[in-house]
Amino acid sequence: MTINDIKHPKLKAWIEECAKMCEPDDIYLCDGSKAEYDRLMKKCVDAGLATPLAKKPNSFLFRSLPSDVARVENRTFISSVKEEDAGPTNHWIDPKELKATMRGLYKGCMHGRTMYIIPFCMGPLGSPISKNGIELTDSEYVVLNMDIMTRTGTKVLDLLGTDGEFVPCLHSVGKPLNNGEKDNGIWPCADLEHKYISHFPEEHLIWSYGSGYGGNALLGKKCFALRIASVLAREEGWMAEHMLILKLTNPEGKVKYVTGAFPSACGKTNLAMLIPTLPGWKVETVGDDIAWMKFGKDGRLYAINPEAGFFGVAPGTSEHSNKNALVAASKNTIFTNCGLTEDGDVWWEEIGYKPQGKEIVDWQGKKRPCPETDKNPKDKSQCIAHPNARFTAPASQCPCIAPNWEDPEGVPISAILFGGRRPSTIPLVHQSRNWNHGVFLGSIVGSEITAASTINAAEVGKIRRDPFAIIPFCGYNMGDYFQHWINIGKKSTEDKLPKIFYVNWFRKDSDGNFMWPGYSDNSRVLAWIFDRCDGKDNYVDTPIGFMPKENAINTDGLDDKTKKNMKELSSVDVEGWKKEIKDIRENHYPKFGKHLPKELSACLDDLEKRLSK
Ligand code: SAT
Ligand code: MN
Repeated sequence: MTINDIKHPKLKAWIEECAKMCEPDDIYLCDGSKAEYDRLMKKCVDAGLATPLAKKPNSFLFRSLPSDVARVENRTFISSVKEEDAGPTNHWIDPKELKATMRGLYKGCMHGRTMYIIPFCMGPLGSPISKNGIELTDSEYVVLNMDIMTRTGTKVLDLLGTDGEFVPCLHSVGKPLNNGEKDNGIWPCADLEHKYISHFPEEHLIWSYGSGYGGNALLGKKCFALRIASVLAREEGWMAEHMLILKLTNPEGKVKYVTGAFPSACGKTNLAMLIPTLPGWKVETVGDDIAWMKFGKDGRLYAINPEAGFFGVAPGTSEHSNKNALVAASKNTIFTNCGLTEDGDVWWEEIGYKPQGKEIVDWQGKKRPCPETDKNPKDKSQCIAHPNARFTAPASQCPCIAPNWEDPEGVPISAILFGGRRPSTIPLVHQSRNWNHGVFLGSIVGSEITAASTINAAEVGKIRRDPFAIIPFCGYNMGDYFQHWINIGKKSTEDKLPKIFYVNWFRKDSDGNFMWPGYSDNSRVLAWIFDRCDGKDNYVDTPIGFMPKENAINTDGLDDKTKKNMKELSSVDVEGWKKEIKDIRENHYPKFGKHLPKELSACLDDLEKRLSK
C-alpha cells in the first residue's frame, strides 16, 4: 500500500502538507503486519540502535541519549487560543506563535529519513468508545512501539473510510540526516530547548518535535489518550482518566471492576497486576495506565483500556513486586535503557537478583563490573539501568490479563480508587460519602515530597498535590476539569455511579517503618472495597468518611506487628487532617481561582466542621 491507496481526502491532504514541510526521503504507509515489524526492527539492529536479546525471544534493547530519557514537562505545551483555558498547571504558548516556531523546526527535518504513516486505534477495534489517530513519524522506534502499544495498520484505515474522524499526530525526532549522514548507532533527537510536545486542543491536533522517547513520541499515549482525549471527553460528556482498570472476583465468583488513579511511583502497574494473598480472590488486568469511561444506557460508567500494551517502568519490577509484568515482558518486548548482561539478557536495579557474569553493559553502553546486589546505588548516576528504563510489552502476554479486556462495550465500573504516598494523616482506606465528596478526595491527591523525589531540600515533607494523578496529562484548565467531574455526577444517580475510595499503602510509624505490607496484601483492602460496593455493613461513619469497622479488613496470616498497626491505620488523625485542610485552603485550592467548583469548597468546609465536632 502507498499513500495513493488512501481514500480519505482530508487525511491525504494533511499527510501531503506535512510531507511538504518535513521533506522526508520516502513516505511509507504502515500496514501493521508482523513482517513489517520484523523488517523495521532489523533496520534498527543494522543501524546499531537495537540489540537483540539472546535470553528473550524476539526482544530487543534500545539505548537513548541522556538528554532524552523521559517526558519533558517544561517542554510540553497546551496551546489553546486563550491562556486561561490551559489553566494554572499547564505550560502555554499562543498557538500562532508556537506553530510558527515549530514550522521553522519541521522545515526539512526529515531529510535522509522515511516518514512513516501509522494509522492507529485507541481502544478495541469497533468499540463505540474507541477513537482513531494517525501518527506521522520519522522514527522506526516509534513505529515499533506504537505497534505494541496500540492497534495499528490498514484495518484502521478501513475503519476510517473516506471521512472518518481521526486525531492528527505529527512527530519528528528533529535530527535530519543531510549529505548521506548516518545515525551510527546514536539515538536521534534534538537539544532540550528545541524539544516541543505541543497540543492544540481546539483543533484536536498534536505536534511533537525533538524527542524520540516514550510519551513524548508515542503520541497515542499521554498526548492523545489523555491530553487531547480529556478535551474530547469534556466536549462529549465522558471521561479520559489516568487510571488502571482491574477485574476483581470474590470467592463466590462475583465480579466487580475497579479503576484507580495514583501519582507516579505509587505502584499503579503493580496494583493492576496484583496476585492476592487472600484465599479465593482473583485480580485480573484490563489496563494499567489509562481508562476511558462512558455512560451506558443503564446509567453506569463503562471503561475501556485505550492501549494494547504496557510501557512500564523496569527498575523495581521483580518476582515479588510484579511477577505478572515480568512474564508479560519475557518475549516480543522492547526494552529501553536497561542494563545488558553477558549472557544477553536485560537487568535493572531491584530486579530481585544480581546480574549474571563478571561485567555488565549499563544503559549508556559502558561496560561495568557486575554489582554485588540489585539494590539501588546511593548515587543514582551509578545505576546500571536508567531509573526511568522501560519495557514495552503486549498486554495480551500478561498472565493475568482479563479474558474480556478487549470487550468493545467496556466493563462496568463499581469503584474508583485514589491514592498517594502519604507517610502520615491519610488512613489505609476511607470511602467518600457521595460522588461530590469523592471528587473532593480526587482533587486533593498527592504524595509527600522525599529527599529522593526532589533536588530542593526545603520542599522535603511537603505534599506535592497531583489531583486525580492527571496534572501532567490534562489538556485544559484543571479547575474546569474538577467541574467536569462534578457535572458527570449529575448525569446519573448515586446508586449507579461508582463508589469512590482513597487508599494509602504508604503510612509509616514513628521509626520510619511502613505500617502496611502493601503489594499482594492490598487485596485485603480491595476485598473490603468490594463488599462496600455491595452495601455490606462493614464500615463506621467518621468525620472524614466511611472507614472499616474493627476486624472488617481480613488480617489472617499477617504478622503481629501489622495486626497491631490496624487500629492506627484505620483511625482518624484529627490533628493531621486539620493541617491537611489548612494546606488545601492556603496552598492548593487558591491556584484554581474562579475555576474551582463551589462544590469542592463546600466539601472542605463540611470536613472542617465534622472534624471540630
Ligand atoms: O513516557 S510516558 O509518558 O509514556 C510514561 C510516563 O512518563 O508516565
Ligand atoms: Mn501513566
